[in-house]
Amino acid sequence: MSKRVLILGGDGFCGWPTSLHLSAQGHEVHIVDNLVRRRQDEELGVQSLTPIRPLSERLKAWQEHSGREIAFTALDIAHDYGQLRDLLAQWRPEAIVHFAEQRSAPYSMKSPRHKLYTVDNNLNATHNVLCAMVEVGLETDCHLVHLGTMGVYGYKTSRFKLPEGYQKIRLLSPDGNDSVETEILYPPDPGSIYHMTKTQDQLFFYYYNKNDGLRITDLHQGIVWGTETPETCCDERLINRFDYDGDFGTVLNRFVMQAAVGHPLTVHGTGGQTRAFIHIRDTVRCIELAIAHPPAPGERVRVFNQTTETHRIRDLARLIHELTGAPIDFVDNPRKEQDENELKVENQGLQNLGLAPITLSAGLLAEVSEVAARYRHRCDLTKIPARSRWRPQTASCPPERDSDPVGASVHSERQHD
Ligand code: NAD
Ligand code: USQ
Repeated sequence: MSKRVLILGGDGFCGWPTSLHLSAQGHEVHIVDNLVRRRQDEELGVQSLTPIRPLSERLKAWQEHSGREIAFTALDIAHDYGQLRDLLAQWRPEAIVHFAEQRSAPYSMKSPRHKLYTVDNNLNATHNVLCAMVEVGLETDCHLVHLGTMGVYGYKTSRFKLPEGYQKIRLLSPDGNDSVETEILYPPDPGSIYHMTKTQDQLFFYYYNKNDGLRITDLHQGIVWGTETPETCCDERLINRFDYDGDFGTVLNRFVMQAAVGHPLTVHGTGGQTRAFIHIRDTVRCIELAIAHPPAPGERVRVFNQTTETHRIRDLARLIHELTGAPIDFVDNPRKEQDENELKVENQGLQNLGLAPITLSAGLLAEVSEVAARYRHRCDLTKIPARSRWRPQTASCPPERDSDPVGASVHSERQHD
């Protein structure tokens, strides 16, 4: 059934292919974005490996290609509350997909000001959406689908599978003679300031669902890999972004592009970290499924683990090495994280709704590699190393950069208008 879908952060890596996919499925799509991600590239002196076009050109190309229109409103959802509320009141979306947060863990750890920016942007963005939904009376007519992260659970080895959001526990009375069974949100264990904002988002959802009856799905997504979807590859003007730099590039896409440009594969530490992954084509499909199956009015926040497989980082490096011959470089880990962990994840929820998972294959890796090779001339090799460090910077290892994050400067300029 066709719905009015508002996509917050629809110009980004996940948001753009999702907007096109939902539009192709017949939904009426409206993108909201303040384009801060493009300005962050300028701040970092880097550009997407793929030549992404200005959003206006992307939207025109989509209209020419599909005959379908996607509307766009430029606004900062973390700071332009009134405009956001008025847009919701006028357009009355039936679903809101919320991608609009600062999503890089290394960027969130670059400097104190990057920490402040990430907390300010992400928490205000999420809270503004929830508050505005209540103010304009969208408690039951609208469904909020949020992109969360597997990182909210942390990466400690456990004997058990990570559940989908909630953990059954038994509370013991102080004397130990009585007990009661209940379910709580799985204890959060964030590994960066960015991941911490996602654990706080969960509490906002819990509260607004309990108090106001908002209908919410929180998708705990793993690391997204791949770059193109059927809709983004039908015209070069629709191409998706491909982040490869040390802040925004994620591990599997980085390894594939490093092999394509002749750079050693940058494994952090021992590479014993095990993480959850999902292909971008499954990301867009999961969001389609979540929109088609909203929680019932009165149901608690629904949580799905949006991930299809887990891999150890050094195994991924070995696989790319075997496929391409690229050498592996075990570099000092700039992050504070466990060297080795096991990871088992419950992920049946979305499969029960119809997801047929795409898993890692040489064919799909070759597709990413082909995109990376086509645009290798756009790569700046100096931007590949990850320089943002988790531990306090010292005189012998000073902060890499201590200027304002670009989103924060825009915000403070606006405050002085
Ligand atoms: P992205 O940075 O490419 O896209 C985010 C978009 O939101 C950008 O276009 C940005 O301009 C916009 N935005 C940010 N703050 C905004 C604000 N205050 N107002 C309006 N627009 C704003 O990120 P992505 O990779 O597409 O990730 C989208 C979401 O998915 C994020 O919330 C992220 O935490 C989550 N996620 C991503 C991955 C991944 O591997 N990329 C994995 C798990 C979860
Ligand atoms: N890593 C390397 N080499 C690299 C880059 C990363 O070994 O060149 C390691 C990191 O140290 C880490 C792991 O690979 O152990 C994953 O790092 P990443 O940058 O690929 O992913 P992460 O920082 O966890 O963040 C990404 C997205 C974020 C999302 C998260 C999902 O940027 O938005 O929330 O994946 S999850 O990992 O499940 O929390």
